[in-house]
Amino acid sequence: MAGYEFGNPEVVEEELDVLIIGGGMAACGAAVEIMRWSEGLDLKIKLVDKAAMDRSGAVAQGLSAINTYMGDNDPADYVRMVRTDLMGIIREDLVYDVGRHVDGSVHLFEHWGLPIWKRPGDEDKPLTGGGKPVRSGKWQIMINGESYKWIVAEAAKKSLGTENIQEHVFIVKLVNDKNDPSRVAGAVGFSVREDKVYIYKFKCCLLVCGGAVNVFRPRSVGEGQGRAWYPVWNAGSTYAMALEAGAEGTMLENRFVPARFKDGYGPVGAWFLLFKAKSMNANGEDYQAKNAHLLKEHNYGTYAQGHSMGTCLRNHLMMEELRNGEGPIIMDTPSALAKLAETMTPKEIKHLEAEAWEDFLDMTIGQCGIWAGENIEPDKEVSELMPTEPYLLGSHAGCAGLWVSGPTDIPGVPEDWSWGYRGMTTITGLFTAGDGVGASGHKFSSGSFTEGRLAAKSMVKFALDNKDWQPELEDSVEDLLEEIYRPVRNFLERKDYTTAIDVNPHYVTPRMLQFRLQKIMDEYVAGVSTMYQTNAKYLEIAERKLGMLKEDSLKTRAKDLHELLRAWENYHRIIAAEAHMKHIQFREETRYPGYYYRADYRDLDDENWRVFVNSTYDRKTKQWSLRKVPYVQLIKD
Ligand code: SFD
Ligand code: AMP
Repeated sequence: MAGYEFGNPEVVEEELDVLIIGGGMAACGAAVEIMRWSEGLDLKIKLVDKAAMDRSGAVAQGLSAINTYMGDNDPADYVRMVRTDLMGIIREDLVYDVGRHVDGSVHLFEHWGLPIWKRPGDEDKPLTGGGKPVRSGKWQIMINGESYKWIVAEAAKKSLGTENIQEHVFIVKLVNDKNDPSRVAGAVGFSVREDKVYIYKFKCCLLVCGGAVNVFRPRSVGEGQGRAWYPVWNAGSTYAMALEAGAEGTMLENRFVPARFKDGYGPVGAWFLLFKAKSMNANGEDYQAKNAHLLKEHNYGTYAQGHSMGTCLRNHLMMEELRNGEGPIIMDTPSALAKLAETMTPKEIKHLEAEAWEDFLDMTIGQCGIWAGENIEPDKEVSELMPTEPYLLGSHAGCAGLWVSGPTDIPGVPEDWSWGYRGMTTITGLFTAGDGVGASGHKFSSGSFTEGRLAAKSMVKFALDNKDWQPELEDSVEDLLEEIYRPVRNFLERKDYTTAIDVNPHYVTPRMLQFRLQKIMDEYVAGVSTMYQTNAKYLEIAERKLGMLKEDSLKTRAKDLHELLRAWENYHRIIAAEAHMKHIQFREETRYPGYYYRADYRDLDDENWRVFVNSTYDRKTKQWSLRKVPYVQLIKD
């Protein structure tokens, strides 16, 4: 068809032992570790990423801190911190496992060349040689991390070999085994650069495509569209593909609403913890002190210990000001820098100012754009803070994800929390890590990489244990091809019906479909426009609208490969959104005030709801099943 030289994709089929889907922190951890365990075993291992690994995923722009490093801390204390932050419901076996292994990963990063800040006198000593890191908080260490992802990806590439890495391939779905629906046998995707569809068969795979961004209408619309805090290219693929394959999800009601520098989404951690900046309301009041009494209401303070409170509770105290017209919330950067400068030489002060900029230049460049564009010098002028739109993730201060098999050597772990292979979901052969693992937040970049390593070791064992098993896909190649290229066909077959390609009753553009999703989630599922509130009635409407949206998604058009990518990203977002909505509907309490409120169940209700909520989805009937799973405390208070 003239002008549209695509639509007849070449099909590339490949059979592997292990496929790693994603090229982010968890995937790189797996890529590095897997070669250590599979040496001499003649396993075929491949990694596939929708983007270029050097700059893919959440760490694309770099980071300024590694937020999980134990050092002299006890992993049991780490579990206590995560439990406090996530309001009392976490898989302590998984969190402890990350805590006891994470430092080895950070040591590898330093060994590969990542500059880690050291305390005066220790500048030339590596961490493994006794060098003391500069800590911004108890768990966080500062880095010069603009090239963090390059460094980690380089190690992953060297380990796997670039011939075993396929970039620019977007995986659309997992395919279950023909003879055993509780098992995965393959995955299918397409090249975002060429007219090619890839069909992989494997013994097992690691699904590590990050969290879900742009499910909710973002605060940045119109001229600001495209800006978000979490990486816009992570579209819920992990959750959607795993759930569709039948894997059990857990805590998918949880979300992360970070307080961020307004409009540029600059993270606040270094400002609060390292620079010791204070935030205040419009009247210059310390709203955390002013609103501390709120923690006594609705049992919200159950897990707050003195000044240490969950991230959602810090939001809750801030949101009270915004609800009462006491905003804007201000981050007092000038006072913080002036206080630090009191004991500094002019040269040190210049360095401090540079660090203030570098925090964002290394991690969230858009924030520097805002500062430069609005003539804000942080040492002279304050900045606004704002809670962002919600994101679904399992590695930062959130715990949405999948239910996975944990370690077996921690006393008191229920038997059914472990089924042989660490990191395997409830679907045989399907592993996950990082943002994919639910009920175990606060892993961050280092913990996600570590979970990838743990999963890699298990996958090698799985591949060996299943050496003679042959994968058979439940769908035919023709059917898969038909499904994946449906948006292209929608376009090519109907594009001449009108003279304006974006206006056509026979298809919907990915952009418009995304707007519809974001509007539903924003207005009915506790987005920013309702100040993060919802109730059963709103959720009932959301359920109906999401059902129709899912039907209409079959009409999405793709006029080029970029739109094909957008079409499938949106589909993944819709499934992730539906899971989130169903979980919020099921949990009849407000567990995470400051992340979202069930206005019809205002209380945190430990008696009935200190439990995991787990879900499964049947892609044939489109039905969800939800259940409560008892929480078990393994580490004493
Ligand atoms: O400041 C497909 N994070 C921070 N971690 C820290 O340790 N320190 C910080 O300072 C952190 N901060 C921070 C962080 C993230 C962001 C965006 C900012 C600031 C601005 C969190 C970590 O980055 C995060 O925990 C990990 O990266 C999570 O790792 P992982 O592997 O679960 O996700 P990923 O790295 O995003 O990788 C996802 C990969 O999947 C690919 N992909 N590939 C094929 N097919 C598909 N369908 C795919 N969909 C996605 C992606 O391309 C990518 O390779 S601060 O705020 O606290
Ligand atoms: P952020 O920049 O908000 O993503 O946070 C980075 C790290 O600092 C995370 O480990 C947060 O939990 C922690 N953090 C951020 N703000 C605060 C705060 N006000 N008090 C304590 N910890 C914080």
